[in-house]
Amino acid sequence: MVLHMETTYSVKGMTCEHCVRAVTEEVSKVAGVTDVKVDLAAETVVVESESKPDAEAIAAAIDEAGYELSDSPAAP
Ligand SMILES: [Cu+2]
Repeated sequence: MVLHMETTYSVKGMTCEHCVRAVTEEVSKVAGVTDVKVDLAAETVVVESESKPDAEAIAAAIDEAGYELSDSPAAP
């Protein structure tokens, strides 16, 4: 059985479809990631992966795309 999990990250600064594509492209390159879904309105990136994603690798990918991972997803 393949382990499947979804992890939601809050990302600041995404404003349009171009941002969505940039983030999706970079995060998709992270090892173990099988799918990336960006919700612009909610400013979240949902990462589907085979195992728990490397938080540093995800943060680096988002940084590489030019956006900022929010450390406080619960904040208003
Ligand atoms: Cu944009």
